[in-house]
This record gives sequence, structure tokens and C-alpha cells, in this order.
Amino acid sequence: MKKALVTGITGQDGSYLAEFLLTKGYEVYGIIRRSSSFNTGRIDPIYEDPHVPNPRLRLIYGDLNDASSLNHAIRTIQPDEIYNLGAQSHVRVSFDIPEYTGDVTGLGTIRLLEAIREAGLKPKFYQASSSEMFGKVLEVPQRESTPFYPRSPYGAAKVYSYWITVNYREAYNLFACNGILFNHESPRRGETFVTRKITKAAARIKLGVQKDLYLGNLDAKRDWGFAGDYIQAMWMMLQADKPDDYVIATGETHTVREMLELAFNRLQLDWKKHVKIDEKYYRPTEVDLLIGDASKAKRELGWEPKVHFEELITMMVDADLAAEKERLEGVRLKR
Ligand code: NAP
Ligand code: G4F
Repeated sequence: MKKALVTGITGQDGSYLAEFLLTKGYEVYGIIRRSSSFNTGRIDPIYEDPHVPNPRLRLIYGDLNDASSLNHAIRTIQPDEIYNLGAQSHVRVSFDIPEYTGDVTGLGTIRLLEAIREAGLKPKFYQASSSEMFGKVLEVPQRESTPFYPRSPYGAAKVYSYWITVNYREAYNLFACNGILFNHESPRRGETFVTRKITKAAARIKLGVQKDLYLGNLDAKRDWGFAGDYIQAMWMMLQADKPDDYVIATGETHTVREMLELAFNRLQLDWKKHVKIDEKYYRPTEVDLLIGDASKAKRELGWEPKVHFEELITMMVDADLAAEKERLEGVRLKR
């Protein structure tokens, strides 16, 4: 049975990837952080079924800023594949905690790569690289050969991780790949990223428990896809004949305003009556336009996105409406 080690397993992508790898017959090991409140909500449904721990999913404590925990995990598990999805992944927050972001999102990758090298192992390695590396874009659409121009501490940390992954591939003949993923969303998206912030607010406004929604730049354009499609590309990269770097995107771009309109329209709401602009959500430097060209992934891996933008936003609004109704019902029953 193949063994996969996933950092960031409690996040959006980690939870979809863990589910996917389990269906492929893998034994999945996930690194989780000690937290004062539960942080395993996204993977609870696959961890215990119900009250019987899944024997093929094991969680171990560790941290990307703690090399000894990574060394220990790699030496004891001896994984066949490693997916490095762990990161301080919020771009706006990276301006507030730039050093921490560099430590986890940048140096965390070299800690993992060094742990592999020192253990004398040759697992396949996936690095969660990002379209944020293109930043102030030098080409439209962005492809694998487009030069990087990061616009945030997060983007700069991801550029470091990208190049150190390429370096370990070339220096130590490691099967290491960068997936340069454009924005991807789902009902499991963190609630402070713009899509989920909007779909959750729309649901709450519809149900009368929220009145206004405060946002920043509505003109930014993003290439938004579905996380469930994108995690499959990660796996496909590690099954290819040779290691390489791939852009994963839909090839379509939309403004935040378009996304907002679609989400509110789904619930017959007029967003203009509820949305207010708050300067605090603006970034010191913005990424104005992202649109990716994933033709290399299509040609070489056979990967294509399946869920279209409108379908994605509908899925997220409907999931948030159902969750909010359930929450309100729980509150009513408790009274
Ligand atoms: P996410 O939901 O924010 O998940 C981040 C994961 O990293 C969580 O499991 C988090 O653990 C973990 N983490 C944070 N700090 C850590 C640390 N110090 N040590 C170990 N783990 C740590 O992110 P995502 O959307 O799933 O994205 C997955 C990866 O892809 C990230 O590296 C992100 O930067 C990258 N990426 C994402 C997108 C996108 O659009 N989603 C696009 C391109 C690249 P807790 O649950 O304990 O916080
Ligand atoms: O949803 P966002 O925070 O995502 P962003 O900055 O594009 O980063 C995400 O995608 C990257 C891939 O390109 C990942 F690497 C990264 O880890 C993360 O998953 O913001 C999207 C856009 C930005 O232009 C932002 O300025 O929405 C704009 N925006 C407007 N109002 C807002 C808000 N973003 C957030 N988070 N909150 C707002 O109120």
C-alpha cells in the first residue's frame, strides 16, 4: 500500500486530497498543528466513521517551523509521496505577519526537503506553488514560462519555495514538482477568503442574521476554479513519467464584483444594498489580474477543470445557505 504524507491536511485542499488519496487506496498521514481549539473539522468525516478511527488515515503533530517534527515524521513514516500544502496562506495577512509567513510558507519547504535528503529517502514531492507568484503580471495569460513578480510577503515566500523545489530536483535528482495553482474555492474554503466571505454573508443576509458586508477591492480579477478538481492535478503530477512544473487554471477570469453579483443574485438579493467598502481590506500592493493557461497540464497530464465558475459559486452559496439554516435550527432547539 502506498503511503502519502500531507502537510496542511486540515485545510481546504488537504481535506479534499486526503479523501481522494484514500479512495485511491493510499495510507494517508497528515501533519496537524497543536491548537487550543479543534482544527480538524474538515477531515473529521473521514477520520472517524462514526467513532471508529479510519485505519488508513493517521494524524501526527508537527509544524513547518519545527524541523525536528518534520525529520521525525519522514524518518518514521518513510512516505512514497509528500504533498506540501501547509502554509500561512492568506495574502492580506502576510503583510501583517511577513516574517512568520516567510518562515512557514518559505523556509518550511526547505525544512521538509532537507528532512527528506537527510533521511536518505527519495519520495515524490509536490509543492503547492501559487499564481500569486506572477503578481504584477508580465504576460497574459500566465503560463509556466511567465516570469514571477510577487506583490506580497506571501507571494515572495512562495517564489522561494518554488525555486528551492526546482533546485532539489536538479541537485539531488528528486522527483519534485511545482503545481502553480490559480485560485480554487469550495464550500470548505476558509471564511476570510473573498469568495467564501461573500457566499457566507449572502446566506446570512438572506436569512436576516446579517445586514451588511464589508469588502475591499472589487475590481481585482481572478481565475477561480473548484478545489476538488485541482487536488486531482496534484496527484497526476506525481504519477507522470518525469517531474515538472505545471500551471493549473480554468483560463477564465472574473472580477470580485462579478462574483459578488452572481452570489447575491442566486438568493434574489441586490448586493448594492448590502456591500460597504472598508479600506482595511485593501492590500499595500495588489495583484490586479490573474488568468492562467493550463494547456501544458492538459497536454501532458490529461488534466482539465470540470466545474465552471457559475456552478462553483452556486455550489458555495447553496452550501452556506444550508449550513446557516442548520446552525439557526440548532440555536432554536437549544433555547
Ligand atoms: P488553507 O485552507 O489555508 O490551509 C492551510 C493549511 O496549512 C492548514 O491545514 C493549516 O493548518 C496549515 N498550516 C498553517 N501553518 C502551518 C504551520 N506552521 N505548520 C504546518 N501546517 C500549517 O489553504 P488551502 O487553500 O487549502 O491551500 C493549500 C496550499 O495551496 C497552501 O500552501 C496555499 O498557500 C496553496 N495555494 C492555495 C491556492 C488556493 O486558491 N486555495 C492557490 C494556490 C496555492 P491549520 O488548520 O492548523 O491552520
Ligand atoms: O480571496 P483572496 O483573499 O485570495 P488571493 O489574495 O487571490 O489569494 C488566494 O489565492 C492565491 C492564488 O492566486 C493563493 F495562493 C492564496 O493562498 C489564496 O488562496 O482575495 C482575492 C481578491 C483580492 O484581489 C482581494 O484584494 O479579492 C480582493 N478582496 C476584496 N475584498 C478581498 C476582500 N479579499 C479578501 N480576502 N477579503 C475581502 O474583504
